[in-house]
Amino acid sequence: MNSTILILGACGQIGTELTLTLRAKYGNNAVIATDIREPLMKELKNGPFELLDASDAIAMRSICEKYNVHTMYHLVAMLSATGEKFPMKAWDLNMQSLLHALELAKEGLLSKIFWPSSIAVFGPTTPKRETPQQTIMEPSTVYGISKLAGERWCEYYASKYGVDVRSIRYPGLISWKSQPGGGTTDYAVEIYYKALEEGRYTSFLSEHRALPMMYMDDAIRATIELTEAPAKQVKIRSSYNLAGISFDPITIAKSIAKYVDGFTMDCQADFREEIAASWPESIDDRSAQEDWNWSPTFDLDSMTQAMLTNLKVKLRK
Ligand code: AKB
Repeated sequence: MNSTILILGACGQIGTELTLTLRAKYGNNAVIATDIREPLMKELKNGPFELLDASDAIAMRSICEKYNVHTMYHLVAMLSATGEKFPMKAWDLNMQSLLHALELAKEGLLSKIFWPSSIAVFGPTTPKRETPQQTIMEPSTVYGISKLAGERWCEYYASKYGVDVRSIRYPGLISWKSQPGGGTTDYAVEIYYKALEEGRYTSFLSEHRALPMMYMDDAIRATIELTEAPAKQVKIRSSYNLAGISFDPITIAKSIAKYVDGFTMDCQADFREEIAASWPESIDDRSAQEDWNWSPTFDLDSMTQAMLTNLKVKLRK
């Protein structure tokens, strides 16, 4: 690939790792990192970095023109837990930034957009286990409502205007390089930090509240594989179900206890329990497997080992 890639939300949990991976693959100057704040991680400044508020259509346009952008990874969103505290801000940010990007692609200023959806598009009336690609979708969070509306807009721009937009319904993502913020699945990252720092953790979800999750390496690989797949293989233009690992707090705690002597966990469920209770426990991703050959590589124990090994080094620094 010899044209420019733009990342919106490059300092976030997915953006950080995606920027580093794409720069390793295509060179630092081929990947323009943008965010509303300056990066804390100095490596993000090893290539071009621009401050950008993704809800500002004029600023987004001028960066696309300045760098002659081909592919945009749009990773800006307010997540589920923060979205419930600031419903209108979540709706405005999540929708406006997507619509600005879709409009730029419609005008021909961008050739391709990757935009993340989420398991939050499902709701309490959705079948909970092995949730199908096409099913009842009545989300009960602002974040979920905005992601479902976003999926409909993506499909609309693809079918009406031929916009090449691609999307994944991410499960909870677990990574050691960058932390999530404001999500319901964040406990599954916090638990590893606390295991190493304090030997114990209090979960904000109840012990048997299972959710679909995925290790970040798999999520980054899925994101790039879908974005770079030949267009004819991308048959779904709303968003693809994607499955990795499904577990509840007690099961991840047992996995950690295999490697951290004496680790214990207790649970004090808060408002995020209700959000989690409205989401699926596991996902059927046969469409992603069939259309673009998706297959995850990490199971719970291999993820636990990778998280603990890398975090031990990171926390020592
Ligand atoms: C959240 O918990 O809000 C996110 C998500 C599942 O999209 N991690």
